[in-house]
Amino acid sequence: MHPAGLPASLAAVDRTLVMGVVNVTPDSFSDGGRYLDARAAIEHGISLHARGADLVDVGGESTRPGAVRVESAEELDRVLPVIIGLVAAGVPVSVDTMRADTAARAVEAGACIVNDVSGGLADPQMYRTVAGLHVPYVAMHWRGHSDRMADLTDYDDVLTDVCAELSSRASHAEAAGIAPDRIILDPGLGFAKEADHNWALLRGLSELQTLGFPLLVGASRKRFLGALLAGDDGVARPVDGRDMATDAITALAAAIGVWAVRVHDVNGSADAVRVAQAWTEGRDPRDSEATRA
Ligand code: PMM
Repeated sequence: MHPAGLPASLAAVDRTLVMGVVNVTPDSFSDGGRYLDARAAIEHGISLHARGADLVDVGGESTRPGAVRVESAEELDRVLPVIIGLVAAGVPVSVDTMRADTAARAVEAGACIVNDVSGGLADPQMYRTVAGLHVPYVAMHWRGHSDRMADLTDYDDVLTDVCAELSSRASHAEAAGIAPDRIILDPGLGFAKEADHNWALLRGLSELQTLGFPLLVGASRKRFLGALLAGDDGVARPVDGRDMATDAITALAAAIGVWAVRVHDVNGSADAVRVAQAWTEGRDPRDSEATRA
């Protein structure tokens, strides 16, 4: 179930991984502005790890709908000190970037996974660069930058189309030299998707799994959960009230064996993953044969 090239500590985990989020940005929808200071970001990442995140995803560019791009130098200034600090503290780190140069510098600083929300479409150098880095690569489903993704939501059938587009990304990545067993796919919930597109993709996760790659799912606190949980007045549930719905998605996704979930509040998801594991195995996974005998 794991991709090749993971650090041994992660490869040894036999359940869905929990990826905690640290956005070093002023404007991410959930935690924007809270961890712009490197020290605060590092402390937050360490705390996520202590509370159950198997790894921490560090990003320096907001992808919220409508967001404008940051310069490459600014992105590097934001993420590198945080990656260095987290790696020094023993926290496994992935870097959330669409830029090949940032990916390379982040891996040099100790990041062990490249998480590219553009699936290689934003930077023509990304695949070749990652091929030379020998780390796992997350290719997320993406159709265009945040300032125009709301206009890119036409699908004949969202599940069929996302499967085909992700499959094409994987083929291009392989053709550029990324080993197929290092590729992870992600349906890109909320990216060029309307609310029901996200639900259709979640219902169809098993079909996405038939593509043969580990899956990462990032539903945490997203707008479609706010809409689902809107009150009778139609007002969306605020971001800070969406964690239990996120945890429910984690449990359901873990029960069908997705590789990892990307979440802001790790406590609930860490519990949900353990519940899903016990549920699917029909026993407490920590009970060894000897204990039960
Ligand atoms: N979502 C966001 C950012 N990065 N990466 C992956 N692989 N999958 C996602 O769904 C994803 C991502 C946007 O959420 P945020 O602003 O809370 O980080």
